[in-house]
This record gives sequence, structure tokens and C-alpha cells, in this order.
Amino acid sequence: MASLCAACGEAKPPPEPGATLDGSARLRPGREREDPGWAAVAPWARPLVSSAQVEEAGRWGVPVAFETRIAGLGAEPQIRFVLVPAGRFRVGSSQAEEGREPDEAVYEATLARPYYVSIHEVTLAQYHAMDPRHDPGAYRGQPVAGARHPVVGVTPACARAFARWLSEHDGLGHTYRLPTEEEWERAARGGTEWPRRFWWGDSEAEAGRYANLADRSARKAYPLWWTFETTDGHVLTAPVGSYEPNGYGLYDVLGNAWELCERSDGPTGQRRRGPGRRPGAFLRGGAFDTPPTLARLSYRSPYDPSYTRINVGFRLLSPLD
Ligand SMILES: [Ca+2]
Repeated sequence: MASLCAACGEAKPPPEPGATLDGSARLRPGREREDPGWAAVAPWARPLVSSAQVEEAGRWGVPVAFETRIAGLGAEPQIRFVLVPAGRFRVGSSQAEEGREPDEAVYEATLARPYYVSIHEVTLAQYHAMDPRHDPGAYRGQPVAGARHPVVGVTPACARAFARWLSEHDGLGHTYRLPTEEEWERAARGGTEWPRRFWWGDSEAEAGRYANLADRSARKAYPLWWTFETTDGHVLTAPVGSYEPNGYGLYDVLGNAWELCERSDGPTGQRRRGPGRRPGAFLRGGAFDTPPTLARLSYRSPYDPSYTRINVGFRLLSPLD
């Protein structure tokens, strides 16, 4: 049974729409290392970020990447963030996409300012820095999380409380919150062309290189699961960063743990669905037990505020100061 955080509250609103910038990037682009902007990039981030991200950081006069300085983590990694470019982009799925749901209506969204997104899902060790009592739970007796696995079994309020806690304890003075669905989807697409089922393309067979999903390994352990025809080697959660990152240097945006987001219903509310009475979160990106149609970039799943599930975690966003 997961422990609940004492302090719960509402997330801060998303950035206001406004001017557009071209934040496009190619999938796994070439690194323009001769560009003087690269000299300021933290060494750990150089293999991850694209030239579009470095250029965006230069335009705004901010670092392209940073990591927290949480006291007491010991040998456990700090939380690392990279900049996702501002810009206008398309949210939702194409009419032709296999498995498409009605609430994936397409619209053009504008994010006026770039924002930082954690390259990994928040780990159990990182979450324990706030709440050492948290128990992520188990699936049929099997633990679903080690220290460097994504923290799971949290309510949306717990995830928001961690973001507020980190805003006081990051050692840097930044603020943090859950991403909105729009912010998550832009980050998860990694600068690739719309539409796509998955950020690496449409191939289910290639999924095992990029994501921990319901794969053949899972089917061997749990024959009734609906699975991908691919092999990723993990039945339950995997340590964060076990697979290749997307074009913005973000790991596990699809698979491993569902990621809690603040709902985005579109400019006219056309995507409204799910819990209407309470400020529910939405899940994005799928988890270790997710089949192909639900692991798509555009798929949305409403999430009750009181739920804790062994396949639900989160990553954080830090807006520009
Ligand atoms: Ca798997």
C-alpha cells in the first residue's frame, strides 16, 4: 500500500500561448560540435541533446541541460533535465492511425516558451529523498521497482507534492511540476514529423530497442497479456534509461511506467473525457504491461485522483525562471 504525501494541492497552470518559434529537430540528429553553443553543454548531456535544443538554449540565454543537487541522495543519480524547444506543433493522432480513440482529436498547439523535462522518469531512490516510507508495491509477489527503477504506486497528489518538495530541495532554486499533456506530447515526440504512432516510427517489431513494453519476455511470464511482437528483456519495470532516448534525449517516454500529466482538453475542450467532477490527471506513454494500441504517443488514459497503480509513475517539468 503506497503512503500518501501530507501536502497535496493543485498544479501550476501551463505556459500561456503566444509567439511561435520553430523548435523542430530531426530524429537523432547530427551533433554540430563546432558550434560554440556546444562548449557550454554539460558533458553528460552532449550525447543526448540535438542542435535544435542547443540553438534554442542560445536564443533564450539559458543552459540546455542541468541536474539537481538534492542532498542525501548518496550514490544515487541526481535528476537531469534537458530543454525542449518552444514552438507550434500538432497534438493528437491521424484518422488513419491504428487503435485511434475519439479523444485524440488533432489540434495545433503553441508553447511560447521552452521548458525543461527530466530525461528519466523519477526513480524510487529520488522519491525516497522526500518520502522514505513509500512502497511501490508488487505484481503477483514480484517487486516492481528497485532504487533506479521508476517510482510507481503514487497518486497524482503525491507526484505534485514531490514536485513542490523538489522546488524547495533541488539546491538550485528552480520550480517543478507535472507536464501538461501538450507539454508531454511535444517532448515525447522528440522533434519528429507528425503523425507517428511511436517516436521511433510505426514499427512494433523495433519497440524492444526503445521501450520497455508488454513484450515477448512478459508473455513468457504472463501468457494472457496482450503483447508486442518484440523483445525488450524486462517483464516488469526496468532501470530508467535502459533503452535508447528519443530525439530530445528523453528516455522511456514510451513504456516502463505510465506518466502522470495535467489534462489538456484542447482549445475548445474537444478532447474532454474521463473524470469531470474532480481534477483528474491523465496518463501518457504506456508502461511495462502496455500493448501496442495503448502505447502510442497520442493515447490518453484518464486517472482517478485516488488511484495508486504499480505501473504509474511520472517525470517532471521545470519552466524557465
Ligand atoms: Ca517488457
